Order: sequence, then structure tokens, then C-alpha cells
Amino acid sequence: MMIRLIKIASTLQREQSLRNNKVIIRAQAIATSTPSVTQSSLDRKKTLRKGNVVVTGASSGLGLATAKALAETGKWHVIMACRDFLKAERAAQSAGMPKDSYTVMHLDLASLDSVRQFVDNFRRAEMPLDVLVCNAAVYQPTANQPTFTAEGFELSVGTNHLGHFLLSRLLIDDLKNSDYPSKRLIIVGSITAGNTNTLAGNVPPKANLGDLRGLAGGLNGLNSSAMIDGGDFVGAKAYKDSKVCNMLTMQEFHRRFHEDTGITFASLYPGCIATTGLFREHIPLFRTLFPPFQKYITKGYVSETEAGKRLAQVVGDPSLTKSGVYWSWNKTSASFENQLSQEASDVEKARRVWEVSEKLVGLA
Ligand code: LMG
Ligand code: NDP
Ligand code: PMR
Repeated sequence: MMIRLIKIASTLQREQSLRNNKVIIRAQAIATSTPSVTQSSLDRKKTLRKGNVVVTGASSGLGLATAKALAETGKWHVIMACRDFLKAERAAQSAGMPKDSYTVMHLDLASLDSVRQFVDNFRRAEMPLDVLVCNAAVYQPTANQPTFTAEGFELSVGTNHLGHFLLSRLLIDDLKNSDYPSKRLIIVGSITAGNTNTLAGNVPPKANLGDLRGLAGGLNGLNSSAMIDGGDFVGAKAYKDSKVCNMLTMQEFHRRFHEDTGITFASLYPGCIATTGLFREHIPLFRTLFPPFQKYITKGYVSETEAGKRLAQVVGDPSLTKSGVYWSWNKTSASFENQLSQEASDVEKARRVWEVSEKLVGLA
């Protein structure tokens, strides 16, 4: 009897502390709360409720410009999923985003624990998920040696691909549960990795996943190479490889989930946004010359604001509902369905990247 009472007391205590924890986590993880969506069922009958869109890496560059563009429409509540909470909050404020148009939540894609924690926190906030944008990325063009994520994966592929892979695999259930009319999962790609039929796609080092032996070995740089193809570490190649994985993942999602769920899966090349933080680790000479080079010589340049509008279009434009598409824009900023080069559209490789990635992130 005594033992039972003690057990009951300790269970109650545990539940109480879980509840307390819950409250604490919520308070820490969410900067501003969102009243807009709790009224969803009421609003739906009258007008379309605000959509909830998660944008990773919304603290700068394309992600921030997209968040701003979406917030300005008044039709979206943006969940800014960022590794630096304060930076994101300040960025949103200085971009002039209305206070009730966004929520900052912590997400470090270089840690799978953090990805899982983000998903938990997001679910606790009880917002439906209508669109997920996998935008964050790191680029290490001058690194001679690999660095690693919390789980020991090479940083570029670990962050840009594996972190997003786990995030989107977990959040696909939330997308499925949303009652929003056009649900989307968007993964940002690039011309430098996806279009070997262009000059930009032929600047060395070129992306190449090979037979995935390094990925299968865990990209840890110890008993396996830090590079997907098993070769020596080259930072710029690791980034481009990660972008190929992003584009393959989008297509594999399309094949596995589109028909049953109606979710739209898309990737895009937003243009060369030569001024963003992506090039923060490049040599100063490059950072000086690259924007004028793209503006005046290749004419591939696009401003952060313009690129943000493009991505915002892929998030919400009613005409961009086709799934499995890689969007690009022509000089007059009209969108078109672009073709991906051979490796970035290889069905068998997409399946294998998916399966190996599932193992690495603990889903299989
Ligand atoms: C490598 O850096 C890294 O070393 C490697 O680790 C890896 O990260 C790799 O792909 C990633 O990058 C390579 C980088 C370093 O090279 C470049 O960045 C080359 C391209 C950069 C752009 C060069 C533009 C040159 C044109 C300048 C004109 C700008 C002003 C335009 C104004 C127009 C006004 C109307 O190396 C450097 O960053 C050094 C860059 C030195 C440039 C050398 C010049 C090359 C000449 C070829 C250009 C021909 C164009 C002629 C135009 C003349 C215009 C006046
Ligand atoms: P930025 O560096 O400005 O933005 C990248 C964002 O990713 C930042 O907000 C950064 O956070 C965030 N980030 C980096 N690491 C992590 C992490 N571990 N966890 C969470 N967030 C992280 O670059 P861009 O805006 O240019 O890049 C955005 C996307 O656009 C990328 O996917 C890139 O590949 C793609 N792209 C860019 C092109 C360009 O020309 N710039 C061309 C084609 C595609 P923080 O602010 O804290 O650093
Ligand atoms: Mg590239 C001709 C058009 C064109 C376009 C659209 C891009 C986009 N680039 C072009 C041409 C060239 N670039 C040429 C001719 C050169 C040699 C001089 C060149 C070089 C170059 C470098 C060194 N370009 C680069 C780098 C980078 O470090 C960037 C990179 O590869 O990051 C991975 C980059 C880029 N060029 C682009 C775009 C969009 C990028 C960067 C971003 C990305 O792929 O995400």
C-alpha cells in the first residue's frame, strides 16, 4: 500500500515537472506568440485563415527577405527557425516586420537533437503547419579541413542536407494534418549544383556524389571520408554536393508523398544573390568583386528583395502549385520550370540518398 502511494506521488510529481518544463520550454523558444491561428476554424468559413510558414535561416539573406515579403502580404504568419535567436529577432525588427506577423523559434540544423527539439516546440505551440521552407545553408569556400556537426557529419552536408532532411521528414506529418488548401514543402537549390548545362554549373569544383561511399560511411572524416563521394575535402564542393542532395530530396519527397497527400514539393534557384552572408567566409577580394561581376558581366545578379519575392511566390502563389518542380526566373522575373542536370535528377541516386540519409539521422 505504502509502495503504491509512493509510486502515485512520484508519478504526479513527474507529471507536474513535465508540465512545468513544458511551460518553460515554450517561454524560451517562442519570442512572440501567435493569436492569429487559434481562430482558424472560425475564420475558415468566412475567409482563408493566415497561413503558417516555417522558414529556416530567416535571420539573414534570402530567408529574411522571404519572411519580410510574406509578412507584408498580411496572409502569412512566419515562424523564423533560426540558430541565433537574438539575431533573428533584431533582423525581423529592422526589416520592419509587424510584431504579430512572426514568431522566432530556435533551430540549429547542425544538431539533430536541436532539430527534434524544434519539432517538439513547434508542436507545443499548437499552430498548424502549412508550408515549410528549407532555406538555411552554410558555405565554406576557403576551409582546408572539414569541420563537423554535433553528430560528427561534415558541416555543409550535415547542416544543409541532413539537418533539413530530418526536419522535413518529421514535419511532413504536420503538413499532412494541416487543413490549408495549398500545402507546400520547399527546398532551396542552386544553379551551381543543379545545372551543369550552364556556365555557372561548370565552375570548378563541380558537384558529384559519386557512389555515395562517404555519405554511407557517415561523413565523419575518421574511418570515412568527409565528402559524399569519398574524396578529399573541398569546401566549395561539399556545399554544391549538399545542394544536389537538397534537389534530389525534393524530388524523392514528390515521388513518395505527393499523390497521397496533395502536398506540393518544389525547389528553386532564386538567382545569384551575390551580397548575402553566404559568402561571409570567402576571401575579401572575392566578396568585393563577386557582386559587380554578377551584376555587370554575367547578369545573373538578383537583389535580396527580389529573390525574397521569388521564394515568397513559391510559398504562396496560387499558380505555382505544381509538384516536383525546380523553379527558376528569367530576366524579366517571370518564373519557369527549369530542367535539372543528370545527377540532380537521377531517380536511383535520389532513392539511395534518401535511404542512406534515413540511417544517418536515425529514422531507419
Ligand atoms: C576559389 O576562389 C577558392 O580559392 C576555392 O577554395 C573555392 O572556394 C572556389 O568555387 C569556389 O573559389 C576562386 C576565386 C578566388 O576566383 C574567383 O572568384 C574568380 C571569379 C570572381 C570574379 C572575378 C571577376 C573578375 C572581373 C572583375 C570585374 C569586376 C568589376 C566589374 C565592373 C564592371 C563595370 C562595367 O580568386 C579571386 O577572388 C581573385 C579574383 C581575381 C580576379 C581575377 C580576374 C580574372 C580575370 C578574368 C575576368 C575576365 C573579365 C574581364 C572583365 C574586365 C572588366 C573590367
Ligand atoms: P545567408 O548566409 O545570408 O543565409 C543563410 C541562413 O542560414 C542564415 O540565416 C544562417 O543563420 C542560417 N544558418 C546557417 N547555419 C545554420 C544552422 N546550423 N542552423 C540554422 N540556421 C543556419 O545566405 P543566403 O541567404 O544566400 O542563403 C539562403 C539559401 O539560398 C541557401 O540555401 C543557399 O544555398 C541558397 N542560395 C543562395 C544563392 C546566393 O547567391 N546567395 C544562390 C543560390 C542558392 P545566421 O544568420 O545565424 O548565420
Ligand atoms: Mg559563379 C554565367 C553566369 C554565372 C552565374 C549565374 C553564376 C552564379 N556564376 C556564373 C559564372 C561564373 N562564376 C564564372 C564565369 C566564374 C569564373 C570566373 C564564376 C566563379 C564563381 C565562384 C568562384 N561563381 C561562384 C563562385 C563561388 O564561390 C560561388 C559558389 O559557387 O558558391 C557555391 C559562385 C556562384 N556563382 C553563381 C552563384 C549563384 C554562386 C553562388 C551560390 C550558390 O550556388 O549557392
